[in-house]
Amino acid sequence: MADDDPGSLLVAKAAVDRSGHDCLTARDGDEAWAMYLEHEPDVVVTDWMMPGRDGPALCRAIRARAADLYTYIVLLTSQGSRDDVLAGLQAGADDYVTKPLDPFVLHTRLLVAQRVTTLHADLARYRDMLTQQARTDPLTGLSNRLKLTEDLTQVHARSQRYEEEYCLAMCDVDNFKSYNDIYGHQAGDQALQAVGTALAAAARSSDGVYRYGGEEFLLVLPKQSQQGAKQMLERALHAVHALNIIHSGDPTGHLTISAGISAFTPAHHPDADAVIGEADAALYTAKAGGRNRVAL
Ligand code: GH3
Ligand code: MG
Ligand code: MG
Ligand code: MG
Repeated sequence: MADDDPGSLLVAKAAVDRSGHDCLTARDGDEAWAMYLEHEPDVVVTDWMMPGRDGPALCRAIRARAADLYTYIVLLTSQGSRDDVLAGLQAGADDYVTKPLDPFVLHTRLLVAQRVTTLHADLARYRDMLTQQARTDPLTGLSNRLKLTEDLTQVHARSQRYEEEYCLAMCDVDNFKSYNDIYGHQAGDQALQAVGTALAAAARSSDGVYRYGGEEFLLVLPKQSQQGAKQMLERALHAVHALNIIHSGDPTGHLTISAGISAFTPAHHPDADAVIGEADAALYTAKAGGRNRVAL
C-alpha cells in the first residue's frame, strides 16, 4: 500500500489486516518500488499523486517486469477525475478506488484481487507443467527430442565459445524388432524403460540422456573427451547387459545395445546436426562390427 497521506494509509492497512492479509506500507513511490522488488506482493494498492514515482509510473514499472507471478494493482484516485482513471488503467492498473478511501470498498476489491492472483498462479503452474510435459518422453520419463534440441544448442554454443570439447553417443537397442516379435510390445516397452533407466544411471549429472526415437537414445556429454566418452559408454553397455533381459533372438542371449560416439573438439567442430550425424555413422559401424559394442 503506497500513499503519502498517513491517514489513508492507516485506513487501508486496517482494511487489509481485517481481510486477513499482510500489509506493507510505503510513503512514496520510490519506497514502494524498492519494497515491491524485495517482497513481491500479490496486490499493490497505490495512490495516484505521490512524491518520487507517482502511481502510474509505479504501475508501468511493475508491468515492465517480466515476472512469473501477476501483481494485481488497485489505483487510488480522487473523485471525478475520469482522465486519471483511464490513464491509470492504461498504465497497467487492474482496478481503481476513489478517495476518500472506504474500507468496505477496499475489502471488496481485495476479494476480486485474490481470485485473480489465484487464477494467475494456477495458470503459471499449468504452463510450467505443460513446458515440462512437452519435453518429456512418456514411456521412459527421459527428456525427449525437443529438449535435446534446446540443450544441445546450448552445449554446442558454449563449447564453441570456450573452445571446449563435448561428445555425443547415439545408442540403439540390438535386434529389438525380434524382441518385440518374440516377447510382445508390452515386454518391449518395459525393456525400453529399463534401458533408459540404466543409461541415466550410467551418466554423470551434467550429462543429458534423451530418447531420440523408437529404440534409440542419445547422450550429450559436455566437457568429455572421446576416450572418456568411450569408457562411459562401455560401462553403460555393461549395465544394460547386467539388466539380464533374456532375448533368445540375440546371439548373446540377452538384450544389448550398440553405441556410436562423435566428438566436437576445437580442431574438429562441425555444426550440431553434423555432430549427431557423425554419432549415427559411428553407430552404424558398431552395428556392422557385430553389435553390443561402442564405435568412434
Ligand atoms: P538393429 O540391431 O540393427 O538395431 O535391429 P533392430 O531390430 O533393433 O532394428 P529395427 O530398426 O529393424 O527395429 C526397431 C524396432 O523397435 C522396431 C519397432 O517396432 C521397435 N520399437 C520402436 N519404438 C518402440 C516402442 O516404443 N515400443 C516397442 N515395444 N517397440 C518399439
Ligand atoms: Mg497523494
Ligand atoms: Mg533403430
Ligand atoms: Mg535397433
